[in-house]
Amino acid sequence: MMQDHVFYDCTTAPSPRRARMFLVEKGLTVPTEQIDLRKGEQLGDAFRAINPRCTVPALKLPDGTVLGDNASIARYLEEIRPDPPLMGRTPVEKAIIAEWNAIAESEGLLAIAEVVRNSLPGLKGRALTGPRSYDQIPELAERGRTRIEQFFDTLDRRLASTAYLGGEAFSVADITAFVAVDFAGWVKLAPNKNQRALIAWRNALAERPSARA
Ligand SMILES: N[C@@H](CCC(=O)N[C@@H](CS)C(=O)NCC(=O)O)C(=O)O
Repeated sequence: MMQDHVFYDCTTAPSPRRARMFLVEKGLTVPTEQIDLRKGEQLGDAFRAINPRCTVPALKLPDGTVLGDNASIARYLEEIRPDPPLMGRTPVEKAIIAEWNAIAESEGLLAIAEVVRNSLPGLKGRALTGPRSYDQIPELAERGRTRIEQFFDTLDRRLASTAYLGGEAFSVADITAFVAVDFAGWVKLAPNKNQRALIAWRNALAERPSARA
């Protein structure tokens, strides 16, 4: 239990889920505060003072430092709790895992966010996260759908030759891609039945206790 830390979460949102899964895989528990994104609590003065970028997850450290992104949170947790390693052991493993995590984020999560944020009526005027307001661009939602199909294909090809995205060991890259595949369900997109390697990997990950986080 990391009593002297505070984790800022929103149970329904995909980004904090990545950090929650990482914590479970490390066997760590942290006192948690829920930020209600539907009510706009992330934009209020209280949370803005914690994370001026107005997003969750965030992690407050004992010295008051706030980590405001999955990248920094994962890096920190890996340093303070190296086992089990989720970001690789050898230089090559670390590099490949970083590459696949970046792919899952930029080609997966961001493509899905492009669809969700530019099409859901509840996100009108909120097409990007953060303190400023941005209008939706319907063409971006269309483009995002094509990108998600391409992302599923990229995952399926990779997983046809390796057990996990980073190689033979489960890693943070799997967490990011797994969260992305579930997030695609928000806009009714899922792997097709011919993407067998992707489906088998997804089903295996769903059995891990962290999948319920
Ligand atoms: N790069 C950030 C992205 C975090 C992010 O986009 N979080 C969303 C929830 S999934 C959020 O806080 N949204 C606030 C909003 O919609 O205003 C990370 O992964 O840590």
